[in-house]
Amino acid sequence: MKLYDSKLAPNPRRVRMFMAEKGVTCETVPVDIIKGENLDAAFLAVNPRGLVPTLVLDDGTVLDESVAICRYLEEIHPEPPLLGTDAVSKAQVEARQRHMEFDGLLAAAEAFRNSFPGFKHRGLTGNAGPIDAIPALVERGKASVSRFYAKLDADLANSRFVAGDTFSIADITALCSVDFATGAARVAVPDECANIKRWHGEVAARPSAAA
Ligand SMILES: N[C@@H](CCC(=O)N[C@@H](CS)C(=O)NCC(=O)O)C(=O)O
Repeated sequence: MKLYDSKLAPNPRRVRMFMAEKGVTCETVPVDIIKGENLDAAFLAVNPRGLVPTLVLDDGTVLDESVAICRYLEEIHPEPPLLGTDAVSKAQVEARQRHMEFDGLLAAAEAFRNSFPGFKHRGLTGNAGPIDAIPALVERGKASVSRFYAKLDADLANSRFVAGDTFSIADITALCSVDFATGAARVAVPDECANIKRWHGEVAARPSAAA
Protein backbone atom coordinates (compact mmCIF):
# COMPACT_ATOMS: atom_id res chain seq x y z
CA MET A 1 0.00 0.00 0.00
CA LYS A 2 1.00 3.62 -0.55
CA LEU A 3 0.32 6.65 1.64
CA TYR A 4 0.05 10.11 0.08
CA ASP A 5 1.38 12.26 2.87
CA SER A 6 2.28 15.79 3.88
CA LYS A 7 4.74 16.37 6.72
CA LEU A 8 3.38 19.75 7.80
CA ALA A 9 -0.32 18.91 7.87
CA PRO A 10 -2.17 17.55 10.93
CA ASN A 11 -4.42 14.95 9.27
CA PRO A 12 -1.63 12.95 7.63
CA ARG A 13 0.22 13.11 10.94
CA ARG A 14 -2.72 11.37 12.59
CA VAL A 15 -2.36 8.45 10.19
CA ARG A 16 1.45 8.31 10.47
CA MET A 17 1.15 8.24 14.25
CA PHE A 18 -1.53 5.55 14.16
CA MET A 19 0.67 3.43 11.87
CA ALA A 20 3.71 3.94 14.08
CA GLU A 21 1.77 2.82 17.17
CA LYS A 22 0.99 -0.40 15.32
CA GLY A 23 4.47 -0.83 13.85
CA VAL A 24 3.08 -0.65 10.30
CA THR A 25 5.18 0.87 7.52
CA CYS A 26 4.46 1.49 3.86
CA GLU A 27 5.66 3.47 0.88
CA THR A 28 4.89 7.18 1.25
CA VAL A 29 4.50 9.81 -1.45
CA PRO A 30 5.09 13.40 -0.26
CA VAL A 31 2.53 15.93 -1.43
CA ASP A 32 3.46 19.59 -0.89
CA ILE A 33 0.17 21.32 -0.02
CA ILE A 34 1.71 24.78 0.24
CA LYS A 35 2.99 24.50 -3.33
CA GLY A 36 -0.44 23.18 -4.37
CA GLU A 37 0.77 19.73 -5.44
CA ASN A 38 -2.48 18.32 -4.05
CA LEU A 39 -4.29 20.22 -6.83
CA ASP A 40 -2.08 18.91 -9.63
CA ALA A 41 -3.70 16.60 -12.16
CA ALA A 42 -1.44 13.73 -11.10
CA PHE A 43 -2.72 13.79 -7.51
CA LEU A 44 -6.34 14.56 -8.44
CA ALA A 45 -6.26 11.39 -10.54
CA VAL A 46 -5.61 9.51 -7.27
CA ASN A 47 -7.97 11.53 -5.05
CA PRO A 48 -10.31 13.94 -6.86
CA ARG A 49 -10.97 15.72 -3.55
CA GLY A 50 -7.36 16.84 -3.48
CA LEU A 51 -6.82 15.95 0.17
CA VAL A 52 -4.21 14.09 2.18
CA PRO A 53 -3.88 11.61 3.72
CA THR A 54 -4.88 9.22 0.97
CA LEU A 55 -4.08 5.52 1.25
CA VAL A 56 -4.03 3.39 -1.89
CA LEU A 57 -4.20 -0.34 -1.24
CA ASP A 58 -2.34 -2.91 -3.33
CA ASP A 59 -5.54 -3.74 -5.24
CA GLY A 60 -6.02 -0.05 -6.12
CA THR A 61 -8.71 0.69 -3.52
CA VAL A 62 -8.49 4.34 -2.43
CA LEU A 63 -9.18 5.35 1.19
CA ASP A 64 -9.43 9.14 1.50
CA GLU A 65 -10.35 9.93 5.11
CA SER A 66 -7.98 9.76 8.10
CA VAL A 67 -10.30 7.84 10.38
CA ALA A 68 -11.40 5.48 7.60
CA ILE A 69 -7.72 4.70 6.98
CA CYS A 70 -7.21 4.10 10.70
CA ARG A 71 -10.26 1.80 10.82
CA TYR A 72 -8.84 -0.23 7.94
CA LEU A 73 -5.46 -0.48 9.69
CA GLU A 74 -7.11 -1.51 12.96
CA GLU A 75 -8.88 -4.35 11.13
CA ILE A 76 -5.74 -5.75 9.54
CA HIS A 77 -3.43 -4.97 12.50
CA PRO A 78 -5.63 -5.26 15.60
CA GLU A 79 -2.78 -4.90 18.11
CA PRO A 80 -2.51 -2.67 19.99
CA PRO A 81 -6.19 -1.67 19.80
CA LEU A 82 -6.55 2.08 19.33
CA LEU A 83 -10.29 2.29 18.64
CA GLY A 84 -11.63 0.68 21.82
CA THR A 85 -12.15 -2.96 22.68
CA ASP A 86 -15.82 -3.47 23.53
CA ALA A 87 -19.18 -1.90 22.72
CA VAL A 88 -18.90 0.86 25.31
CA SER A 89 -15.22 1.74 24.90
CA LYS A 90 -15.51 1.73 21.10
CA ALA A 91 -18.37 4.23 21.33
CA GLN A 92 -16.53 6.36 23.90
CA VAL A 93 -13.32 6.47 21.86
CA GLU A 94 -15.31 7.40 18.76
CA ALA A 95 -17.07 10.22 20.60
CA ARG A 96 -13.88 11.61 22.10
CA GLN A 97 -12.01 11.42 18.80
CA ARG A 98 -14.85 13.38 17.16
CA HIS A 99 -14.74 15.97 19.96
CA MET A 100 -11.01 16.46 19.37
CA GLU A 101 -11.58 16.78 15.63
CA PHE A 102 -14.49 19.21 15.73
CA ASP A 103 -13.53 21.26 18.77
CA GLY A 104 -9.75 21.29 18.26
CA LEU A 105 -8.58 20.50 14.76
CA LEU A 106 -11.30 22.40 12.91
CA ALA A 107 -10.96 25.42 15.18
CA ALA A 108 -7.21 25.59 14.61
CA ALA A 109 -7.75 25.07 10.87
CA GLU A 110 -10.19 27.98 10.77
CA ALA A 111 -7.63 30.29 12.38
CA PHE A 112 -4.74 29.09 10.21
CA ARG A 113 -6.59 28.78 6.91
CA ASN A 114 -7.86 32.34 7.01
CA SER A 115 -4.58 33.95 8.05
CA PHE A 116 -1.89 32.13 6.04
CA PRO A 117 -0.93 34.36 3.08
CA GLY A 118 -0.39 31.38 0.76
CA PHE A 119 -4.04 30.39 1.21
CA LYS A 120 -5.47 33.84 0.47
CA HIS A 121 -7.36 32.41 -2.51
CA ARG A 122 -7.55 28.86 -1.17
CA GLY A 123 -9.99 29.53 1.64
CA LEU A 124 -11.22 25.94 1.71
CA THR A 125 -9.13 22.77 1.70
CA GLY A 126 -8.58 20.61 -1.34
CA ASN A 127 -10.23 20.77 -4.72
CA ALA A 128 -12.89 23.36 -3.82
CA GLY A 129 -11.89 25.86 -6.48
CA PRO A 130 -10.57 29.38 -5.89
CA ILE A 131 -12.35 30.67 -2.79
CA ASP A 132 -11.07 33.64 -0.82
CA ALA A 133 -10.07 33.28 2.81
CA ILE A 134 -12.17 35.27 5.30
CA PRO A 135 -9.82 37.10 7.71
CA ALA A 136 -12.72 37.77 10.10
CA LEU A 137 -12.79 34.03 10.86
CA VAL A 138 -9.29 34.08 12.36
CA GLU A 139 -10.40 35.51 15.70
CA ARG A 140 -13.38 33.15 15.86
CA GLY A 141 -11.07 30.19 15.20
CA LYS A 142 -8.65 31.34 17.91
CA ALA A 143 -11.49 31.81 20.40
CA SER A 144 -12.72 28.29 19.59
CA VAL A 145 -9.20 26.94 20.21
CA SER A 146 -9.19 28.64 23.63
CA ARG A 147 -12.54 27.00 24.49
CA PHE A 148 -11.13 23.68 23.29
CA TYR A 149 -8.13 24.04 25.61
CA ALA A 150 -10.32 24.90 28.61
CA LYS A 151 -12.61 21.92 28.05
CA LEU A 152 -9.77 19.49 27.35
CA ASP A 153 -7.93 20.62 30.47
CA ALA A 154 -11.03 20.06 32.60
CA ASP A 155 -11.57 16.60 31.08
CA LEU A 156 -7.95 15.59 31.61
CA ALA A 157 -8.29 16.38 35.31
CA ASN A 158 -10.29 13.16 35.56
CA SER A 159 -8.43 10.78 33.28
CA ARG A 160 -4.92 9.93 32.17
CA PHE A 161 -5.84 9.94 28.48
CA VAL A 162 -8.48 11.67 26.38
CA ALA A 163 -10.89 8.73 26.31
CA GLY A 164 -10.20 7.29 29.77
CA ASP A 165 -7.19 5.43 31.06
CA THR A 166 -6.11 3.84 27.79
CA PHE A 167 -4.21 5.53 24.96
CA SER A 168 -6.36 5.68 21.82
CA ILE A 169 -6.95 7.45 18.52
CA ALA A 170 -8.58 10.22 20.56
CA ASP A 171 -5.13 11.05 21.98
CA ILE A 172 -3.62 10.99 18.50
CA THR A 173 -6.20 13.45 17.19
CA ALA A 174 -5.86 15.59 20.30
CA LEU A 175 -2.06 15.75 20.07
CA CYS A 176 -2.16 16.63 16.38
CA SER A 177 -4.81 19.26 17.12
CA VAL A 178 -2.95 20.87 20.04
CA ASP A 179 0.35 20.92 18.13
CA PHE A 180 -1.35 22.40 15.04
CA ALA A 181 -3.15 24.97 17.20
CA THR A 182 0.01 26.07 19.00
CA GLY A 183 2.14 26.04 15.83
CA ALA A 184 0.21 26.99 12.70
CA ALA A 185 -2.69 28.75 14.45
CA ARG A 186 -0.43 30.41 17.06
CA VAL A 187 -2.62 29.89 20.11
CA ALA A 188 -0.40 28.79 23.01
CA VAL A 189 -1.72 26.42 25.66
CA PRO A 190 -2.27 28.69 28.70
CA ASP A 191 0.04 28.10 31.67
CA GLU A 192 -2.92 27.29 33.89
CA CYS A 193 -3.82 24.26 31.74
CA ALA A 194 -1.66 21.96 33.86
CA ASN A 195 -3.63 18.85 32.89
CA ILE A 196 -3.03 19.43 29.18
CA LYS A 197 0.66 20.00 29.89
CA ARG A 198 0.92 16.77 31.90
CA TRP A 199 -0.92 14.78 29.20
CA HIS A 200 0.98 16.44 26.35
CA GLY A 201 4.32 15.66 27.99
CA GLU A 202 3.39 11.99 28.20
CA VAL A 203 1.85 11.58 24.73
CA ALA A 204 4.44 13.68 22.86
CA ALA A 205 7.18 11.49 24.36
CA ARG A 206 5.80 8.37 22.63
CA PRO A 207 8.03 7.41 19.69
CA SER A 208 4.97 7.55 17.38
CA ALA A 209 4.66 11.30 17.96
CA ALA A 210 7.78 11.81 15.85
CA ALA A 211 6.41 9.80 12.92
N1 LIG B 1 -11.53 14.85 6.87
C1 LIG B 1 -10.30 14.72 6.12
C2 LIG B 1 -9.60 16.05 6.05
C3 LIG B 1 -8.36 16.00 5.18
C4 LIG B 1 -7.71 17.36 5.05
O1 LIG B 1 -8.34 18.41 5.24
N2 LIG B 1 -6.41 17.35 4.74
C5 LIG B 1 -5.69 18.57 4.56
C6 LIG B 1 -4.33 18.46 5.23
S1 LIG B 1 -4.48 18.42 6.99
C7 LIG B 1 -5.45 18.81 3.09
O2 LIG B 1 -5.32 17.87 2.33
N3 LIG B 1 -5.41 20.07 2.67
C8 LIG B 1 -5.23 20.41 1.29
C9 LIG B 1 -5.34 21.88 1.07
O3 LIG B 1 -5.21 22.63 2.03
O4 LIG B 1 -5.58 22.27 -0.06
C10 LIG B 1 -9.42 13.64 6.76
O5 LIG B 1 -9.46 13.54 7.99
O6 LIG B 1 -8.72 12.94 6.06
